[in-house]
Amino acid sequence: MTNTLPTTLTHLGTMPVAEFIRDYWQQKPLLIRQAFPDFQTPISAEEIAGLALEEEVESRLVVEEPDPNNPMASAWRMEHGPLDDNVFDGLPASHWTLLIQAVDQIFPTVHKLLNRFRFIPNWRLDDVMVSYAAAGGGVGPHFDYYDVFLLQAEGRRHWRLGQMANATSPLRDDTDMKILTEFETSADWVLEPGDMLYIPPNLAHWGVALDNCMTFSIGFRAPSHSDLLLEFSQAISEDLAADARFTDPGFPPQDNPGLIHASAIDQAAEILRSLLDDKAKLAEWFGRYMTEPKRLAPTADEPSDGLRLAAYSRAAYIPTEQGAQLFINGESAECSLALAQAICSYVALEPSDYSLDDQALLEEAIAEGWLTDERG
Ligand SMILES: [Mn+2]
Repeated sequence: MTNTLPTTLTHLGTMPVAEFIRDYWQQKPLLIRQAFPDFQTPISAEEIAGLALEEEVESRLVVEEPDPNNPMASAWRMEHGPLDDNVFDGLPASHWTLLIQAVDQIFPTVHKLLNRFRFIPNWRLDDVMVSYAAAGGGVGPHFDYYDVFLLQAEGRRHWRLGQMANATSPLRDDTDMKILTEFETSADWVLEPGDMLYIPPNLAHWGVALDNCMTFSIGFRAPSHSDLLLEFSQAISEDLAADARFTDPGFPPQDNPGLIHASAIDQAAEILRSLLDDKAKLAEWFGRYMTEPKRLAPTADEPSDGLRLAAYSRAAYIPTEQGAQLFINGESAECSLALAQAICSYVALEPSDYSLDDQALLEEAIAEGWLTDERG
């Protein structure tokens, strides 16, 4: 079982992982020249273009009409996939970009790249988005609510970092692309193949292709407080009995029938607090929620190196007294700690990783397609 991660990873340069997490993660940007030395893109521009035609792939085409007098005043057009197969014939020579989500879940060679980011929890990783751009192409000055590593895969891209932005930052009102109306350049770099830029949430950034260029965005998921509250309360409310009700024995006498006494608010708060404070239910729900997959189907051409977690699967675990509570693709099950750890590390399972008690779970996981079983 390869569960121990090295403390220094090549793609962080000479920086120890602990230092990156302490000083940069969620805080400030980091440029790592030749994070992936001699990097060669594992997928071609043609393969990316082909994905944009497929119905089950999430893709977008962005075309920019630049304003020669003002780089902030371009006109923007966005089209969601699947695209028509003749769409590429009608494209201008420059200023367009194609964005494909979750390419790691389609191409095992791209999924392999994620193994270099396992120092960040699996359940925080979202997907690898690939953008392919003609010279001048980009998605304009914007910010995201999540961390991203931008790995330059082919060609060169000019990146500008801007200011910290938030939900109140003014956006262009003539497009739904969430483009900032203001951008104060705080740093700018040209990235070449193998270079990588880490950008924390909320930091404005603006990437422009200098030539035909491919960039991999390793993105993370960060659920909004609104989603956490809505989704968890939805999940627990399903288990609540209809006779669990607001009660008010001995309520304080009041002169006006319209008065809502402070004690009633206190009681409502107490009911909600006690429901939300159920740590066991929260843990169970959180594991399922954070492992819900983006795509629902396994890929066809997974490498056959044994029984292991399928590339599209998401897995996480919580240690328990008996072993572990394992979450795969939004489902949860009990198993041994060794099995949970082996599955979550995406490596081929060794017989020593599971016990007799784990057999039923393994068989179910194979039947569901969560694990690939293509041994020899
Ligand atoms: Mn971005």
